[in-house]
Amino acid sequence: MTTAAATDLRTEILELKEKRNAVILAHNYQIPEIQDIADYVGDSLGLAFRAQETDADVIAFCGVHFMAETAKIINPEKTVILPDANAGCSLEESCQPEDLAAFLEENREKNYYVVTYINSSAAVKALSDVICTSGNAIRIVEEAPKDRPILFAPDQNLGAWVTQQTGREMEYWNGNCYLHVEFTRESIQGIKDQYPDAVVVAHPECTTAVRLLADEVCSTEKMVDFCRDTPAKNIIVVTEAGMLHRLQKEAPEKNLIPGPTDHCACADCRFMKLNTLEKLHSALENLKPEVTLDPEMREKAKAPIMRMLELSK
Ligand code: CIZ
Ligand code: SF4
Repeated sequence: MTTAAATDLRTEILELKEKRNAVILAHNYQIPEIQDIADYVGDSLGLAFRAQETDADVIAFCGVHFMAETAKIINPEKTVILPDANAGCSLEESCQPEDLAAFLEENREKNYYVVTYINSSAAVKALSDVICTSGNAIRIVEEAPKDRPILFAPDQNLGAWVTQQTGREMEYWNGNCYLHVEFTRESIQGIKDQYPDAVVVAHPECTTAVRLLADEVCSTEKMVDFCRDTPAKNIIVVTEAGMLHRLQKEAPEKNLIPGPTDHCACADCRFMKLNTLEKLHSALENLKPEVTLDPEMREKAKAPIMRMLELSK
């Protein structure tokens, strides 16, 4: 795309946004061009709060499907669109509602308290007691009833990290983020060796072996504070590569180094990167793809999300 064409596209998107009375929300993992045109860029917790607060008629959600779904659950009366309907998530895929329902039925006598990571479908949220994000998972688990066993779904790595931080034993669903598990002990040790004075910040969706090499493990939003506050100049960032754009804006004086995976110098989520400015333009023009949900399921999914938002204030 030529620069002039890119400028035209941006201008048209902003015009359409006005016309539709839309707000553009973008996740930290989106391509730089989308982050730069958004009204708000953040993690799924921040985006959920923004979705709750907005008085726009249309929410253009640039992220993956479960995030747009969450916005719709909180705002049933608003039109929620996303640039690419195929922007899914391997964590969401790893926990099918039928499987979770069957597991809970088979283990009924255990009376699990189900803590579900926001990276899950509305149908899975509807089966849960409370939702969490990586930014509030510790708090949510600390608040869980002490007299019930916890089932943590679907990210076993985030779950293991939360157990380590809280001391609370849990059972984990067998799911993971396909991308974050591609960071390996060898790939991260390799980049540390190249930058011996660098600090490492890693996402809790990484494996324990990788987290053990990190100076700080936290959600993407908390990475912003970490990068601003650390006295270190060189920072190895072990998460999806879109995050480096956000971090560079927030901490311009730092040298940010993308954590490599076992086969790639930087890690792009194939789902997050489906969204483009062209698709955002088309979504605003046609109000499609639109997120729609069965009202009964939507109501069931809303309760655990609202519990999370209450606990995270
Ligand atoms: O919660 C989110 O937005 C994700 C997927 C990552 C993070 O830690 O911010
Ligand atoms: Fe899902 Fe991982 Fe992509 Fe995030 S980075 S959307 S957890 S597949």
